Amino acid sequence: MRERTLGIIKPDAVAAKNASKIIDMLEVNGFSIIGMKKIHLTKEQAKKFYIVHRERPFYDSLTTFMSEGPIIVMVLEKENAIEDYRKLMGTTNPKEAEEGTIRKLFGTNIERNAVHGSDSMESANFEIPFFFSELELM
Ligand code: 3AN
Repeated sequence: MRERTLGIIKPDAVAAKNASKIIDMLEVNGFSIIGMKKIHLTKEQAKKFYIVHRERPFYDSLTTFMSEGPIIVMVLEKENAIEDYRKLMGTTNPKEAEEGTIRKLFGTNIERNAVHGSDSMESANFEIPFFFSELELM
């Protein structure tokens, strides 16, 4: 089934000028970019986006990181996009990620791990409209 997922190139990867390499990997791996924009979240906006993690010990640090500089948000489309993009990203901790994954190549540590991707259909259905209006995705 063709699916949509929300991808983010995080502030660490944008600052390191790795965005174009990550976008290239997405296209090589069959993802169509349906929507894309560069934005700089406030801390409050980052807290809203990561609201599911509000009880986690890393919530404050994560939302500070995600608001430290610009990010690139993308709606990606492909067959099985959610699972396939998670595989292409690699595990949360770049040190444990498989060779050739985005996080292995461009991540620094468990927090500064270069990219985000929706982890389920339910998450995608919250995350895509968080950043993109219906009009932007037509
Ligand atoms: P993933 O992004 O792989 O789905 P989640 O949903 O568990 O991982 O965590 C969301 C984000 O929070 C991660 N991408 C990472 O930036 C950060 N994070 C996760 N675990 C930790 C941790 N133990 N310490 C600091 N930051 C973390």
